This record gives sequence, structure tokens and C-alpha cells, in this order.
Amino acid sequence: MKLLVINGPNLNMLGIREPAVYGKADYAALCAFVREAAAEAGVAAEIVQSNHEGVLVDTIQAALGVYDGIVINPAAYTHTSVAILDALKAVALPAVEVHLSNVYEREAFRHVSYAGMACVKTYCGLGFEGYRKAIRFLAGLEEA
Ligand code: CA2
Repeated sequence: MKLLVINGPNLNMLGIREPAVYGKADYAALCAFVREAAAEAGVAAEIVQSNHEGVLVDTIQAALGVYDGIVINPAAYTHTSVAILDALKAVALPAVEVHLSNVYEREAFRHVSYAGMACVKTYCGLGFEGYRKAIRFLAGLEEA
């Protein structure tokens, strides 16, 4: 099984600001965590991060026929991007949404997730652990 892990804008800034919200670990640590979680689950995972909505749409489109599932943290685009929602619907790969923070306990504008409407599952507020659960869920190892 091959999974694509997509991270949206500013996640490359992890560990630099807002440790109370996103933790102290940096983006390299998140990537290492994801690689280890994938290896543990017995799946291959490629990680892509972009700050650009169109690049994220292109990345989702290019996943068709290459990957078996998508783990996506669209970051701020979660709450704004119909284009990412449509791309996820277009490829129709099983997709799991992840958020480090609990968006439902934050500002009202973070309570809407467009991307989530095309996802089979959402993990939020679990920090890095949400990525592990998402990978395990797509691998069929996590309870629904
Ligand atoms: O909780 C999450 O994972 C989010 O997707 C993170 C996004 C935020 O816009 C979503 O509402 C929830 C933010 C990405 C990281 O932003 C940083 C901001 C400052 C310092 C480091 C990262």
C-alpha cells in the first residue's frame, strides 16, 4: 500500500511559533514521525508540503493511479478551499483529514472543513499522533 501525506501552508513552520497550539517539535520531526508510523504499519508513504493551494490541487490530482490513499492536513485551506475539496472528490481516493490542534475548540472560522467533506475520517487535537492513526486507519489497522 502506498499513501500520500499532504501538508498545507505554514506547517513547515512548526516548532518556530505557537508551541502552545502546535507543540515544540519542528516539521522535520513531523516527517520523521510519519515515516516511522508508515514503516510500523507496513505501508509506503510519501510526504508533500506546500504553501500554495494550486500545488496542493495538482498534488492530489497526480495521486490518482499512483497512491492507494491520502492523509491530508490542508492547514488553513481546510476552512476555505472548495478547490481542494473538489480535487479530493475528483480522485475519489480514500482520504483521511488530520489536524494537530482541536479546530472545534478554536475560533469559529476553523469549525468548517471543506476538505473534511471528502474524507472518510478526521483526527484532530491529537498532535502528531493523528497522522499515525490516519495511516493505520487507511492500512486497515485502526478501529473505525
Ligand atoms: O491544527 C492543525 O493542524 C491546523 O490544520 C493547522 C493550521 C491551521 O490554520 C488550521 O486551522 C488547523 C496552521 C498550520 C501551522 O501554522 C503555524 C502557525 C504558526 C507557527 C507554526 C505553524
